[in-house]
Amino acid sequence: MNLAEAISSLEAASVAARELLAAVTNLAAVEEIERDFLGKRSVLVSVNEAIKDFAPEDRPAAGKAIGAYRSEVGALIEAARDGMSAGEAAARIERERLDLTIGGRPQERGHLHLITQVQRELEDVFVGLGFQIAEGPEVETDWYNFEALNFPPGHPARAMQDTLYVDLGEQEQVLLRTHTSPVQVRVMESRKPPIYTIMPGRVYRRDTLDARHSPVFHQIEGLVVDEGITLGDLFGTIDAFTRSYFGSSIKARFLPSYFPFTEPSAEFSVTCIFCEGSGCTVCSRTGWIELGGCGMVDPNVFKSVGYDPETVSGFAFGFGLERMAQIRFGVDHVKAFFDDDIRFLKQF
Ligand code: 2NM
Repeated sequence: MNLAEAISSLEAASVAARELLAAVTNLAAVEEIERDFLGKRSVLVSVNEAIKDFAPEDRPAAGKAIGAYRSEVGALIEAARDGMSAGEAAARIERERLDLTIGGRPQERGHLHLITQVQRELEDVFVGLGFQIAEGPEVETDWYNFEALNFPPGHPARAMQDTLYVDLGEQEQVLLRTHTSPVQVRVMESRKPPIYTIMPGRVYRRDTLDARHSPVFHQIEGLVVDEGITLGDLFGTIDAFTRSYFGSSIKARFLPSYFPFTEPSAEFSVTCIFCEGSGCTVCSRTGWIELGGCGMVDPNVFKSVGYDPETVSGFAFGFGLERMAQIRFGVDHVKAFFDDDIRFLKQF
């Protein structure tokens, strides 16, 4: 073999490799071409071995031709290998695809519990009036549930709230909150007025289950603290939210009452939505349905959270969500909300 023959056999091999690689369909074929054109028995090795017999002045040109062949054919093989492995991976994914369709049995869709729906709807009403929403722990301390709210130890007001205590060694210090008011204390402790916030949540009392009472139920309480807040603001807010929830023909009325954390205090009722005020069995012929309580925040509550009762005033209110839902949807027993009977729940 001389230089001219070496160059032409490298060129011929390069052309042949290019043609074969253009037609390959799998990785094994690419590897076979690599063996044939760059391997131990390829033209590359035979030309390399022949070089030592060439005239010395021809050797550099032969070396250059070998280098060019190796890089050209090497690049073609690499490109073909990349193409094949991407294609083969895609083919394998396709081949191994699992059909996970569950055929035949349509699944029934669930929905939110009626109490959650009522809570969300009322939250929307209050957010529309400019209130924020706050939440807090259900396991509370005596301070947050009673003391800071003007229920001192031994105060007869504590007897109004039959409390479930958690036994952690210390007597009557840790309890299940009997109302969501402790969240209001936490909000006042952590922020300065103005405060326009509602606190929805689950509360606990040592009550025996009957048509209207359950040892666990849900409440929404509201708190407003700002400069110059009056009883008129409280009445207007209750009026706005009850009309917005029950309809614009519904009126609210207030009767004097007592709560330890408010002075003055009131109970509020709405026009009976069943008889529209004319009197029926639902409203015991009074034309009114009692909904909740409210009042102007007692100065002692402001003192316990470090607010100055001379510069700020405020009001608070509270009502039960189960009662709200019972009235609006005509549910006669509160037990229905906690029984998880799908035949009841799916009606709403
Ligand atoms: C009610 C009725 C009346 C009330 C008062 C307070 C606070 F924190 F401001 F003192 N929170 N909640 C309140 C007042 C709650 O629920 C029937």
